[in-house]
Amino acid sequence: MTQLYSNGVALNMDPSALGELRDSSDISDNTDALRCRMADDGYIFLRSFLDQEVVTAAREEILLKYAIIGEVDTNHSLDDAVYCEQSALLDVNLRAFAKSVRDGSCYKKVVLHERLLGLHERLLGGKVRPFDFRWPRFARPGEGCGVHCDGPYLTRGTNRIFSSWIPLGRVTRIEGALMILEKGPRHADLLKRYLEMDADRDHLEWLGDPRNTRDRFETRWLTTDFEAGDVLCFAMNTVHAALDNQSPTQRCRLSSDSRYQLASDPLDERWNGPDPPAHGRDKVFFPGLGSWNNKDFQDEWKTVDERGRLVISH
Ligand SMILES: O=C(O)CCC(=O)C(=O)O
Repeated sequence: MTQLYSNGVALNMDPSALGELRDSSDISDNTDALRCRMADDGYIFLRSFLDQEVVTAAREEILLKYAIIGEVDTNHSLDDAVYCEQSALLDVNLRAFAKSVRDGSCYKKVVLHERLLGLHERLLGGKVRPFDFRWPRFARPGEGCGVHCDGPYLTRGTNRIFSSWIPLGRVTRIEGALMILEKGPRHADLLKRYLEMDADRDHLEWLGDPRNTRDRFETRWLTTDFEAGDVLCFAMNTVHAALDNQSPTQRCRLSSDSRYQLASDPLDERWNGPDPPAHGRDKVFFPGLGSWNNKDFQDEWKTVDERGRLVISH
């Protein structure tokens, strides 16, 4: 099997270190079983859970926007999502661009899909409120995402939140699939201090390098080859990262993360409201374009000027 990397680090490919996500499709109608699985594993993976056409329409909508700013090469079919290096990135209002992707009508049909809301409602046991902010991702060749839990980034209101990672089209493991660290006996102890932190207040960086993290936790990274329609739902204390995109055809990886909590629970003000402030008004969610350990969120959040133009920091 092809050597996999995450954050530029070669993973240990031995089956004792790298395994397959458990598919919970067979229990998708059984709420008690799903809740137990979430409590035990920290995630629920459901194949073909969403309508493929709804996901594919969101894919097309987002890729077209990336093509407009020159990040996707339209000499190939749009669906091939081939990366184009000569983009207009420096001339674009990234704040407006990111908002147009995040608020796209086809994309919203995925993150607000009634089956997805129903799943979170069953897991949480009440009426659900999706976060107003959403995280659509475009990962260029070579790009991935560092090791972290969502808790420190999202839980100022409540920690009863689930994240759903949704591939917007095929995302195989060599194209930058998400991976989850299997829960083991050391999980709670090793994460105790980390989960008490607040990413903004404590200037949090990634949890560690993927190889050392696995060694420390003494479990396995779990991943799979994802298809349009699959959903991977996980908890705030679930350790995860993305594999580096090694597509041989320069295919960019398109995926989404969205969050859901009980409507009756307090909200994290960073991610909710008509214009969520996120990590600051001068920062735009635009992952990639380098790797710096996520210092000041810069792996995922880019500083922009008052016209929304990218500020290059050296
Ligand atoms: O897709 C990625 O690269 C990272 C996703 C992630 O961190 C999340 O869903 O919380």
